[in-house]
Amino acid sequence: MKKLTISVLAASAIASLALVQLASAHVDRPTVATATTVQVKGGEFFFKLSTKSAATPRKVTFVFKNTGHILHDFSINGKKTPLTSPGKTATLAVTFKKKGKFTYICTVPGHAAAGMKGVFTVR
Ligand SMILES: [Cu+2]
Repeated sequence: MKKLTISVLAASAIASLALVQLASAHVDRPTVATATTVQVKGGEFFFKLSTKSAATPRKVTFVFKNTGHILHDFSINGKKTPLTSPGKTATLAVTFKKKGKFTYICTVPGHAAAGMKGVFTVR
């Protein structure tokens, strides 16, 4: 009887270990280990980034502040912030899984051509 109790205990211990493992498998881990925040200031007609490169793989959060006097946005790697009012801030999280040079622009017509563009390097 004692032996049976022990093996039941052991079985339930193993079961709870398995549950713990299942539970942790469902935790939403970030897809990359490191994250970087880049401060972006944009106005007529420029962008200024606190850093223009990051190491891969990495999630980069661009914190775009419109320091100009008209609406702007910040677009990179197929993603963009909403149109952002003067004085306002918008954040854009982008996960870079490959090395390369990524052009960023303001998508308001004419703004990139006027200077609101640049290259962010993932090395
Ligand atoms: Cu713009």
